[in-house]
Amino acid sequence: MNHFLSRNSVDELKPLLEKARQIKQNPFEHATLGKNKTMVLLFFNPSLRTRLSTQKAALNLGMNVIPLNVSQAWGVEFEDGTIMNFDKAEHIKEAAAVISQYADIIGIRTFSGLKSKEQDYGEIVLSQFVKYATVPIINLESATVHPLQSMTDLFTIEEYKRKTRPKVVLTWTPHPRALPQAVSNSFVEWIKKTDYELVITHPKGYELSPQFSKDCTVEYEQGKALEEADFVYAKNWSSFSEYGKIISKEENWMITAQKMALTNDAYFMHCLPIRRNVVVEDAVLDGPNSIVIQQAKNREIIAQTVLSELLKNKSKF
Ligand code: SN0
Repeated sequence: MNHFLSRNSVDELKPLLEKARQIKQNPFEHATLGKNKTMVLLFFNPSLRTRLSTQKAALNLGMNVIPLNVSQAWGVEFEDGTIMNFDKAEHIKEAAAVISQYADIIGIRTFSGLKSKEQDYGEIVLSQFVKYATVPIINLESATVHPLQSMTDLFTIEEYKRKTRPKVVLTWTPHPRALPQAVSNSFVEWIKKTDYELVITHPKGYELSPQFSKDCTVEYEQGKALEEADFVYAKNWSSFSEYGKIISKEENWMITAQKMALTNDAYFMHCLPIRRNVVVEDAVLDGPNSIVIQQAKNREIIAQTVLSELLKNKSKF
């Protein structure tokens, strides 16, 4: 593993999940693996879990961490060949090269702008960092995917599953704001490579990009999709076809205790942050089958797993 950008960065997942299990049992076993190594975390957008869990994971390995909210630095130009006479003071070519002088690993959070499908799905920010940095890059949620979250989700399902081939339902939920498709794209990308039964459910018009949902089962009736589910993964996302728009509010798509009763006593999952009584009713989120906090705990474990791999492979750079 040279960078951790998406599911494609991982060849063999099984050994990594096994490694994660060991890390969970003994988080300080490799407390000096990252000695004298520094990770710079760049935040173009807000973060709570990603920031803290990644930093904690690095500390468990003995690394130093420097987080930076990019809004406090110079505006960065990402396009090559532009005349920089507008608002951006610094080109990614210098910025990425300079950060690489201080960092052994760079983590980047950069949400979709939800204005231009081409720009977002072209992953310009992430790909320009990969092009111009000289150290490994970790994706801390980019325009189209959130691999640390999805690998965590998979690890959490592995921990909680009660049968070898659980039914996992990704359900769209209502939300007052237009949100990225990244978490859902990424969840699908990771889960469809397992042997679980995956069903995606959403109102018409909220189809995910075929780049991710190709070959997946889509059920437009939420109640039908939830039947016999072992895991319910709730998430809102804005429309892909009418790019970045809320095309319908569908408030009756909120996850309620009544809907959870259709399932096979399913666990409730969400990446957080979550809007109470909009995305999910309190009774479900506070109920015994909600594993959202356990998921958040596992973010640390997976970040540590990924960091360990990158540190191990460091000689390649
Ligand atoms: C982000 C998203 O991609 O949906 C990050 C999730 C890890 N979520 C939000 O932006 C939620 C913001 C809100 O207002 O509820």
